[in-house]
Amino acid sequence: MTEDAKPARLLAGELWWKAGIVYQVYPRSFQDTNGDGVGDLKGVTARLDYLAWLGVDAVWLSPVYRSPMADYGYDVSDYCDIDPLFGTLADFDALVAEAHRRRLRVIMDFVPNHTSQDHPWFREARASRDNPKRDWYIWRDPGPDGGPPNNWISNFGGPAWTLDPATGQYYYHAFLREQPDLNWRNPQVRTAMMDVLRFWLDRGVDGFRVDVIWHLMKDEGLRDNPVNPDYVAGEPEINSLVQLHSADQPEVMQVIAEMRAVLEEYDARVLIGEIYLPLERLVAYYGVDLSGAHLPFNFQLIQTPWHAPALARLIEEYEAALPEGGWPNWVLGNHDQPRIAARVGDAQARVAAVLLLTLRGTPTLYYGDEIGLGRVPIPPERVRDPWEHNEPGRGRDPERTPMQWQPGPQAGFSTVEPWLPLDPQAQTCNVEVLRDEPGSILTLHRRLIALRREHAALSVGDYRPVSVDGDVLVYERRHADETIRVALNFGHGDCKVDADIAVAQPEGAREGWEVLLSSAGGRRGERPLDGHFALAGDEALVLIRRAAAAQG
Ligand code: TEU
Ligand code: CA
Repeated sequence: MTEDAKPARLLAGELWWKAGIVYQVYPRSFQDTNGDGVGDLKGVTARLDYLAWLGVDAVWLSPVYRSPMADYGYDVSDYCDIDPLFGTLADFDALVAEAHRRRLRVIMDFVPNHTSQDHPWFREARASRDNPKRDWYIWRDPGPDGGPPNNWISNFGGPAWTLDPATGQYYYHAFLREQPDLNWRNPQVRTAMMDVLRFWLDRGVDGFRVDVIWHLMKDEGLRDNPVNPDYVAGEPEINSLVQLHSADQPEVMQVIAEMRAVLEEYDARVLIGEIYLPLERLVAYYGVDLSGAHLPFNFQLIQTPWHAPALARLIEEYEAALPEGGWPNWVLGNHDQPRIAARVGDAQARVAAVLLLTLRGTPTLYYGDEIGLGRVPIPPERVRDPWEHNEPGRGRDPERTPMQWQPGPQAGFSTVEPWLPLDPQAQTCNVEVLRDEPGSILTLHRRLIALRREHAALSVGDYRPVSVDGDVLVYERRHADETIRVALNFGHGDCKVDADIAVAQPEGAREGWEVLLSSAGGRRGERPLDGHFALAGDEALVLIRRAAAAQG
């Protein structure tokens, strides 16, 4: 793959994260290099040529800090070290250096809401009520009945409070009991965590994706959350209460502005926030005068029904909700969500790729989606995610399985049985097989990425809705005198797209649309027939407006 590797652009200033594409790596599942069945940092480094070949601009690594792995790394016991499972700090430095050599940026996951219960801070905090670190976490006396101090529920089901019998108080944990929440109202916590950011920024990381950033501040009085009248049985238990007081408090904006200020001490670093909130609250995380997250992660594509009208409305509402100067972003999948191919099917996954990579805003691509990984079946004895044990059916293992690189044993991921099973179709669904197939979903991704790089209209251009007609959504992207039109068929039936040019044309000038890319492969250079383009079921077209003279 090396001979083919094209270095990604190294864009000046903030343009790298605006025009660029982020690729999420779940390090446990990318590449194992030491035969323990778990991916590691050397493995990520070994696969950087692939990422450069694919054409992405930045790699976001899910947590690689020291951790007892109760929540697979989202329970950190040392923010300034690498877990031995993943390697060493030297391996990390090598990864950053090798990435930068290929003009790839490295974004770290930052997990500030909670630590592991094994973090020395928590060990100290729980040692006694008057320990200086006690207030670094959220401790309360039992309620009047001896039970938890309030009605808050853990995101993984069950109570969000655990009693520490030795000191007779409960501590709060929004996730597992092994993940006690830090008290961000304590200035010492803030200082310590800001220093963690500097530790990694000094090592050259290009930014952070901040875990559950909207959770950092909780209601000062820890009031009960109201019951959710719309709760439907079968949903995760957390949804039975409205998270009115346990998250999304106004004071969190100050914390985020502080993080942002730390990044501003450095050059062109990016702050991404993980936020699961409705649109109108999500956009608040850009902060007053854009002092917040550069990119509050937009998960709306994951949460919106896969139909043209719903998606059209979503795009319109999101564009309208953005604050002046706020840069949009789009996410189709991550390590917490069913894979896009599992959700919409293999055929629509290709349309989804066109959507993700032609919308206005920074796209985040989840590893494996580019080869069309779907829902990998996990036999009961191989379940790893603790959420599956608490609330069966909610587990996130099916979207965390190993990357598939080549035919043969363990699909090139490892030399031993991996920590999670491989897709049964790994022999055909892998990078080596798909990269040379002109019609493969991998080829489609690579072409789309190249197209986005080639055409400023796609990477930084304006967005304009054109039409929603039945299953077909059409929009336009424009930059300078370049106009690109995208037509996506979210249905399975054949149809036609109108190829009229609805723009004023100078006298005598003739212009027309021409196909740049079809999600089905081929068709490049095709012109409309009788004023229309045929659009097959599950097909998406990217068209460019060309002057008649240039049409040959
Ligand atoms: O996820 C936060 C989170 O809220 C998710 O659990 C979300 O609620 C769920 O996927 C349903 O939409 C982050 C991490 O991404 C996740 O892996 C961690 O388990 C969690 O925080 C705790 O750190
Ligand atoms: Ca390993």
